[in-house]
Amino acid sequence: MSRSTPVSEPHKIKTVRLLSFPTLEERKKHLADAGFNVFRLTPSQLSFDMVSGGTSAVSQEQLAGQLVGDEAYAGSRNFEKLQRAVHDILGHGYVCPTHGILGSTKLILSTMVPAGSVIPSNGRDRMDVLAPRDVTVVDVRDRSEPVFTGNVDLEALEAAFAQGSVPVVDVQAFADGQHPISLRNLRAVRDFADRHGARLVLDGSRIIENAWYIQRHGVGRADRDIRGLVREMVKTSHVLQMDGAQDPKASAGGLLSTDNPADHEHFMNEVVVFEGLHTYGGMAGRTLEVLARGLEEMVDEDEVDWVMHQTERFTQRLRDAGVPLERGCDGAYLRADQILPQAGASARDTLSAALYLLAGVRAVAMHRRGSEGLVPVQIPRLALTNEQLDQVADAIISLVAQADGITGLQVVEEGPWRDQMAYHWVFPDLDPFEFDTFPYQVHTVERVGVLTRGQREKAIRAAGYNTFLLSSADVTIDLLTDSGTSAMSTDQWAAYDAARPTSATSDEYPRLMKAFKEALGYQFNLPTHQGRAAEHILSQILIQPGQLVPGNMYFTTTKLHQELAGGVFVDVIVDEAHDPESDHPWKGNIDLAKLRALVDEHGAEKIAYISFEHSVNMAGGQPVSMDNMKEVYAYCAPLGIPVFFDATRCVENAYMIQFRDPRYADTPVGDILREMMVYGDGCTVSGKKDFLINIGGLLAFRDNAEWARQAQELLRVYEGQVTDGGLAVADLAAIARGLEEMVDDRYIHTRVQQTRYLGRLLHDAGVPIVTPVGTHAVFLDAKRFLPHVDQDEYPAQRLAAEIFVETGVRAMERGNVSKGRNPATGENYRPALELVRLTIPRRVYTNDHMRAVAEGVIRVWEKRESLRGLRFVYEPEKLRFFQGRFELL
Ligand code: P70
Repeated sequence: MSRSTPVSEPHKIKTVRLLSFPTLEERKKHLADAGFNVFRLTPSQLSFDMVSGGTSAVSQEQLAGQLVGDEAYAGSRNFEKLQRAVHDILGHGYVCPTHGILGSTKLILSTMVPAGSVIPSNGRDRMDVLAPRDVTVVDVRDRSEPVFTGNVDLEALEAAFAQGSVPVVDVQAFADGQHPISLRNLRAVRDFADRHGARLVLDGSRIIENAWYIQRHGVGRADRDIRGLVREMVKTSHVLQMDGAQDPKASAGGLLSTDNPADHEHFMNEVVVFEGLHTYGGMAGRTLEVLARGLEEMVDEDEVDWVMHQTERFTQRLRDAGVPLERGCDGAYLRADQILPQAGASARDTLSAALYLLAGVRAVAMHRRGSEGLVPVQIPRLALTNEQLDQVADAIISLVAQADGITGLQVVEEGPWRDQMAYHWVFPDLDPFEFDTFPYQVHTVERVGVLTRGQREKAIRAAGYNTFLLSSADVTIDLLTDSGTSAMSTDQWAAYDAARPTSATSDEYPRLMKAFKEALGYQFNLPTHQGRAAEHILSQILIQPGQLVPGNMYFTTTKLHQELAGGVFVDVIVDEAHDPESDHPWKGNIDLAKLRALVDEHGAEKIAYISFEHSVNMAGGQPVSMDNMKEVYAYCAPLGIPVFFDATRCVENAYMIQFRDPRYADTPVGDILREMMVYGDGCTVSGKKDFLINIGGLLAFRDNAEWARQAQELLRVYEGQVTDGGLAVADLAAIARGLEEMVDDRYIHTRVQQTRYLGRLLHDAGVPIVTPVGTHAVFLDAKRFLPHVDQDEYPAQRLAAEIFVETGVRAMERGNVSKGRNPATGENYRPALELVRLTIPRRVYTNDHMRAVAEGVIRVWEKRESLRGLRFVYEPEKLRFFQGRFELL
């Protein structure tokens, strides 16, 4: 079994939850309002919430399970599913659901533990809830064991049994989140319990972390899989109790399981008193379903490795910087007493308050006030990227460096539980920590396909060496396109779900019209089902047969619709755009001299309109400068030549203006975007890109009511109602929300910089790419990559196929195959740019994924000389790149 460190997440991001970034002033206010007790802060008041219970990202199957909850009072299908999962994964024959871990504990106490009993335990946290009841808890954790620090000291156990009547021995897997137990010790405790007529009750809320630890550190366990280890631990116990909000990644819920029918019968008799019925146990049906699916998924080896790798990496970064801490199975537990000795008894809460003040991060010690000075910084499972965790760690490191200037909180109100505490504080003068990372966390994930190299070779042959014809289930990292592949936010989903469908006018339509106007500034906005639909209508309205349509490089669908309307596309982009090695900053610009020459030669009336694309796709995602948009418009307007943007990637272009044009460095991207649109008469948009939606498009006119009227006529014929353009009402709602999210400065910065990051990794390794790196994709220069393959043997097509075989990464050809044949000569066009596009979907992949992609492409680069070209075996007439098939030469 391979036990290497995972290089990137074994999944992609399916949906995201947006994060908040309160300012220092806001943080001060929130903190004071919360009595300086960070427990009382709400997630919208902070950036990163470092607590692991109920905060996990879930799989799309778990999320879908929420809708499969049948919410029956008795005998629900979800319960039957839970029974099966418990049987299959945990190995116990009986399960009793509960509302949560406290419900499970309650049932154990009331069915197995008479008043006055002694309960030996390896967990301190357990005392919080056991101590107020009529039992004596004895700590039997073995303090001399260096590796399995959660092991039970059998002598101490013996002493506990001598102290009074012991009906159960309480053992936690990864006790207090810090102390793993070995299988051998667990077995010894079981034998001991059996000999003394006691039950071994295992709290398996963190059984996965414990099993992983055994796999890595247990003698002779490295070949055991997590699933087998989990089952063995469970079978060693008499009774298992579990918190559904931990390893099974549910939001709430819990369970008790056993093989003993008599114990189970007692649980069933009690559960109706305290929890609910034995078939739902105080959980909603949907929670049962999510819990059941979570149990099945939690033993996934790759996922466990990733989660544990994140924890180790995070902890190591802090350790390397000398931060006093102890190991946690889900993060780093900070030694507040050592970091803030001057704060005395309030060291823990002072550390929490200071970390929030410094960076908007919450790390909080919960439950009862105790003597140990630890503040857990727990990592929500699957929810954060390594980059985000690195920055959270850096915030902590920065705090520790400034610890001297922090005075302790002064108690104003107190109680035995931490949530009861309130304080007063003199704000320390801290140098605040600024995050520069993705402004969202993972909400749900989708497992990615992992094939062997041999399976991928078979798959690409079956797909005729065309990456469009691969099944996405076979793709590990899908960089085919950024079109319709974005991860929607939970806010978009909320709007989507709330939309009331109709085939007449919806509530969403006027809202969408308002959102379009605010985002782009245009008066007439027509929704279309996607970009090419808008291109079709615009071309039909504005082009008279024989007219010219100058543009900054063609796009396939745009040019096709211009030609179908009788127009002739003329490329007037700057020459640098055709040179993959030129480092011109605005390679998307229109060459005004070329445009002028064209107009001078043919006359303004021969020009249908200017087709002006932002962040020019076929040139490599190259931006247009604000000055160029101005100049072109200033030239065209007096001549009566309309200027139409293809604003598909307008936000990325706006960001590049903010990034590269010093005059706009402090202007919000949303404002830059509106200024850009002023220099045009309208636009077409494929909303599937920058608008952060999976389907949708736009045709807009600045103020020309006659064009808008004609377009609406065609819209009714070709698309749908003028109020939906053929889209579902729910999609209109998602677009409206996407229009707000797309101009978030933090978001668009991380989006474009992620693309540039991939480009840098490749460039630094000597791989030939189009420079400067564009906004949505990194383009490999296949002519320089495979100089020995003639362009009519389709080097870019071949390279894309090889990258898939080598890495499981899917890319797209953008060269000779895409450009097609000259109908007059039947010859391939052999365009100057022969490229492979690695396109980055929005909010879907992390920078670790980018590193994995770069490593794979570099491997192909190293063996480039062995690659031969391709020939067509099936060649469609129109847009042949979509369905064409090839064979190896
Ligand atoms: C891509 C996608 C679509 C697109 C575009 C620009 C600048 C219009 C459209 C069409 C999808 C695609 C389309 C054709 C060939 C390959 C890939 N580009 N303008 O991956 O919009 O797809 O919504 O009809 O980039 O680049 P739509």
